[in-house]
Order: sequence, then structure tokens, then C-alpha cells
Amino acid sequence: MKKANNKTPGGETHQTTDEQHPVLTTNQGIHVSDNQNSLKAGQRGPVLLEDFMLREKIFHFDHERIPERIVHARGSAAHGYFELYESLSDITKADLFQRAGEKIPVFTRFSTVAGGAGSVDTPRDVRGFAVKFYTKEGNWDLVGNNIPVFFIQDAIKFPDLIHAVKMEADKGYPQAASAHDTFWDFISLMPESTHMIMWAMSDRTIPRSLRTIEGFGIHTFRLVNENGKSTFVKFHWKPRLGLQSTVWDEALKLQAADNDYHRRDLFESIEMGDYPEWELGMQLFDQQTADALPYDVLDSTKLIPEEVIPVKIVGRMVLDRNPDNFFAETEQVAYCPANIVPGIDFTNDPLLQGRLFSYLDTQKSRLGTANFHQLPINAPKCPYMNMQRDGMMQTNVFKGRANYEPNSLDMAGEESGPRECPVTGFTSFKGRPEMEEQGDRLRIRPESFADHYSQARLFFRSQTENEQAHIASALVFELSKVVLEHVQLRVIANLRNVSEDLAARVADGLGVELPAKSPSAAPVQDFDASPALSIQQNMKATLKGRCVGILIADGSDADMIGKLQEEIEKAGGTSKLVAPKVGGVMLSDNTKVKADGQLMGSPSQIFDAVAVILSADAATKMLKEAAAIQWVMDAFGHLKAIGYNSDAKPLLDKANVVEDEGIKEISRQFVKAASTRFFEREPSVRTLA
Ligand code: HDD
Repeated sequence: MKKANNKTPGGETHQTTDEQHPVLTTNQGIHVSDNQNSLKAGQRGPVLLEDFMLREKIFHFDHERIPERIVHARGSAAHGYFELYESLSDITKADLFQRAGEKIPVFTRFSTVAGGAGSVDTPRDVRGFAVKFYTKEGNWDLVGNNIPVFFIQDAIKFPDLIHAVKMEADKGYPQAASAHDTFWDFISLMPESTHMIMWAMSDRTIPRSLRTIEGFGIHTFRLVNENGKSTFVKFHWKPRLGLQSTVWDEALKLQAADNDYHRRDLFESIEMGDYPEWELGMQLFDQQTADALPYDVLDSTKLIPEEVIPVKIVGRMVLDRNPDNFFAETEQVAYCPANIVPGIDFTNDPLLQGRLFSYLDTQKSRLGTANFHQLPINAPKCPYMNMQRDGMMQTNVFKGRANYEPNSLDMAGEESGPRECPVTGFTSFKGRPEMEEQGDRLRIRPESFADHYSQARLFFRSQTENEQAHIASALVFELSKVVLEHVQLRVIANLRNVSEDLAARVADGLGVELPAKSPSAAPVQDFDASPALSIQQNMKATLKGRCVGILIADGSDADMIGKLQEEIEKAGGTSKLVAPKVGGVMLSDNTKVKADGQLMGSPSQIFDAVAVILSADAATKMLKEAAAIQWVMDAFGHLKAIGYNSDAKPLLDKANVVEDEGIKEISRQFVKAASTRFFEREPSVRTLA
């Protein structure tokens, strides 16, 4: 038993009956005599109302759930640290960016957006990427996504966007899916969402692992140095393992195979000491550069290609500790883009400005009290004190009379409490040129936000041919679930502004006539392609973070299995043995080996590559085992490497596996192949739009 379990949250050790077992008590500290039976009148009589132990236990249980987040309800998180590579004191006075090599604690939560807390990990959805930096000057929250742009330009549209994507108001479904009428109806009427739609329909929204996604702060922020000079910044997180995604059929099957696929992967990799890591990058630029760009840096539906302003890598984040308690930490953590430290500041991005209100507000409704900042996961790790008092669930016991400021109680020999400090205190950046343009009060979108298609086109043109086909196919899939034909047509009409080719492919995939092109508010421009926007051009051929499933049965070659596992480990990967019975198999050398997973419960979509090592007898039996045939067939269809011994070959034949670069006899070449995917195989296994 963990020692910590012997303690109350307050840290007092309960009186123990012996070394191991502390006494169970009620919440009032009364020792519990019997935790198995309620108090009854007589042997079979009614339960008595006076049973305070029963009532307290059930009362607490009844209130164990809190309202889930209205968006990003399903998430997983981990503790870790941020380490700075070089001092950035010339561009920011933020304490966390001053001293190279210094590490500060972080808590990072990843999430899907649309689904409820109990939904699956692998729907097609944007992933939240929220980092709380516990700096010495207070908490800084960088609350981003795995996509560098957003659906809308103005926060006033956020409730509409979320209402449209969540379960339909009357039906209560679909859960965690954008493939339905209301989402696409809204999108089709909001051309500004087109750029983000390109990303959402790309493989970015079906990641292989949370460890292989990028993160983005999205908005343009400011860094401010000691002299008050401001530099614009866009924040990027780059995964050490490179980008990796699944293919759509695989993502669909993962939803059946393992609802917790990403959560488990994150947890297990940290448990194994294989710590997820990202580098923090910054795109830094001044006002003059911003003014010269052909899009507005205050518009969150636009990005700045890395090829235009490079990403300067400034540090790394390592996640090295799983939460001790999911509810206390992952569920109760409260991020807020308004949590900012001296040296970092906002811009007039209208989406950001709306967010600055929403998060604090939602925490009150979700966590039930204005004192949510006192929860250990939310509390700053630096001293904090002010004159805010009382409120529901106040856990501090403040001493003395001074609960207002200014006061002069120190003159009476009493504690007078904290005072403001103009030197170290947060001062807002003053010289926002956007402010100078301030004139009449207007409910408008600036002209500079009007180009909704050029960057959508840029994104599409920056993808490989295979990635473009995935986007077209994703659009066909999603729109095929849309019952309202006028909505399908309006989406395609908008797409014609992005790419005529894409629009024609989607129309063809749906079997509808190509509609007239929708008008564009601004001329569509052709920007230079940005290879940094493609996943396939940024994947790393590495076994690190990848897992190979090895299918074995009685009589499998022990030596071959051992050597393969060794090679995989040497290359930085992991392997799992899959067998018809989880208890294990008797290998060729008469040793019994336990399986990590049973065949039916461990379909090949949970692995990055597969190997089949079977005796001739076992291979013959497997020819009548649908799960085994499907295992190989899916690995082939999901473009994975397949290794095999010659006796297992009939199983590959039965699964219609055709030799290519990814199909290898068990060897070092197979291990090498296992570190990548074979996208060139795709046209032979499915028809893409
Ligand atoms: Fe948001 C949660 C990211 C726009 C209102 N948002 C939330 C989370 C992430 C983001 C990652 C989950 C944090 C966690 O793990 O607890 N949101 C974004 C990004 C946006 C964005 C990257 C655009 C650039 N959000 C946005 C707008 C509004 C909100 C425009 C409202 C006007 N977001 C919320 C919220 C949530 C939230 C309702 C729900 C739970 C929470 O805040 O704590 O306030």
C-alpha cells in the first residue's frame, strides 16, 4: 500500500490498529465499525434513518460528479517541467524565459473538443493542448489546440459553433462527431471556417498518439521586455517523436478496440519512463513585419507559414509524472488564457478577447466556487496573497483584521497585509497601435479579416497527394452523413474557392452535381506552399514511441520471437505478444510464454506494425480464424509494415496481402520498415476521393 493512502488529505495520519491498516472513519473522524452492512432493526428489518454512516457515504457518493466542461470535456493530463534552452531576456522580462537550463513545473492537459467526458479518444476532432506553467511570478496558461487556426474570428460566434457541433438539440446525438447536419449547416454559412475545416478534415484530427501532435497558441500574443519593447509572438509545440496520424478506417476501428487509446498511451509511456516531450517554438516579429503580411495577425483563422517567419526553438517540455488522482488533478484543473505573467501580453484579437472572459466564468459554474484557485492543481507555486475573502469552500483561515487595502493597521502594531507593487506588478503594454485606430463603437469585422479562402487553399496545396486524397475523402464521409442536400451543396460551393479539383472530387464522391461557386468576399490569392503544414513530410522514421504487435501461437519459433523483440527494443520501440489465449502459448523450445493480449481483444489497429510468427500447424488453424485474418488484413489496409516467417505466409495470402516495401520476412529490414507507414500502398487497398 502506498504510504500516502494512510493519510487524510489534511496530512494527519489516522490512528492505526496495526502498522498496515489505518482505521476507516467518517468525514467527522468517527471510527467506522462495519463498512459492509447498514444498520437495521432486527435481522431482516428496515434500515434505520439514524444510520449516519450509511447516509454520509451515500450523500457523498451522490455528489461525486461535477458538471463536465462544455467543451474539451474528455481529457488526459500529466505533470512535467519546462526547461529553457537560452535566455530570452532581450525580448521578454517573463521570469520563466530568463535563465537557460532552469526548469519550472507544468501540468498539461490534452482533450478532444466535442465529445462528453465519457466519449472515446479517437473521433475525428481537434485536440486541446493546454499547459499550465507554475512560474515564480505566478501561473501562465497557454491554452491551445493541435491546429494553428480556429473556426471563427470573433468570440461572439463560439456558442453557435459549439451548439452546432455538439449532439443535435432534439436528438441528443451524434456524440463526439462533426458528421451531421447542424455542424455542416453552420460551417457552410460561415466561410471564415473554411481554413480550419481543411485542417479538421486532414489527418491532424486523427492523431496516432497525443505524443505525436503539435500544439499551437493560435492567437498572436506579445512578449514585452524590461524596456517596455513589444515583440509579437506565435507559440508552437513540436513533438520530439515527429507527427504521426492514423488512417480513417483505423481511427474508426480504434473506437471499437480501445475507447481510451490515447489516454492509455500517454499514461503507459510515462509509467515506462518513455517521457513524452515537445519543444517550445516561437515565431517572433515586429509591427512592421505584421503590417507587411497579406493577412491580419489579429485574425485567428490565419497562420504565418514557418517558411515566412521561422520558428525559433526556445525550450522543451517533458511530461514525466502521471497524476495521482484523475479527478483532483485532471478534472479539476482550470486553465484560463487570462492567466498571464509580466513579460507576456495580449493583442486585440477579438477571439482572444472573448476567451479572456469565458474561462474564469466557466470555472465558477464547473467547480462551484470562486475559490477554485485554492485547489492544489490550480494554486500558484509562488506565494500569493490579497484581500479577497470568504466565498463558498473557502479553505484558507485568514488571520487578523486587515481584509481591505490600503490600511494602516501596522501603525497599531498589527499585520497590515500585502500592498501593490508598481515595480514587479503586471502592467499592461501601452503602445497598441490597434488602439490608436479606435474611433466609433462598431459591431463589424475589419476588412483585413475578409479573405476566407487563400489560406485554406495554401493548406490544401501544401499537402502530399495522398494527404489531399484523405481530405477529399474525409469531406465525402462527413457530408455523406448530412441529410440536407442544400447544406452539402453550399459546402462544395465554398470549396470551389479553395480548389476546383477538391470541390469536384467531393461532389463526385457524394454523387451530386457541382454547384455554382459561392462568392468570395476577397480575391483568392496563391501563396507559396508550406511543407511544414504537411504531416507526411514531417514524420520521423523511428521506432521510438511505436509498438509492434507479434501474433504467436503454440509452436511459434522461440528464438525468432526473442531476437525480434530484442531488435525492436534496440531500435527504441516496444513489442507486445498477441495469442489466441491470454494465458500464453507453448513455444518451439517447450517454454511457455504469457501473452500481453488476446487476439480478439488486441486487434492490429492498436499497433504501429505487426509480425506473425507461426508454426505451419498453427498457421493452418489460423486460416479458419476470422480474427487472425482480419488482424493481418487491417494491418495491410492501415498501411503498416508486416513481418512474417515463411510458415505464416498462408495467413498473409488469405488476408490478401500483396508484397510491397512494407512486407518483409522477419529480419532487421522488417524492424526498419516498422518505423514508418506505406502511404504508396493506399490506392491498392481503398478508393479515395
Ligand atoms: Fe476554449 C476550454 C482551447 C476558443 C471557451 N478551450 C478549452 C480547452 C482548450 C481550449 C484546450 C480545455 C482546457 C482544459 O484542458 O481544461 N478554445 C481553445 C482554443 C481556442 C478556444 C485554442 C481558440 C483559439 N474557447 C474559445 C472561445 C471560447 C472558449 C472563443 C468562448 C468564447 N474553452 C472555453 C470554455 C472552456 C474552454 C467554455 C470549457 C472548459 C473550460 O473552458 O475550462 O471556457
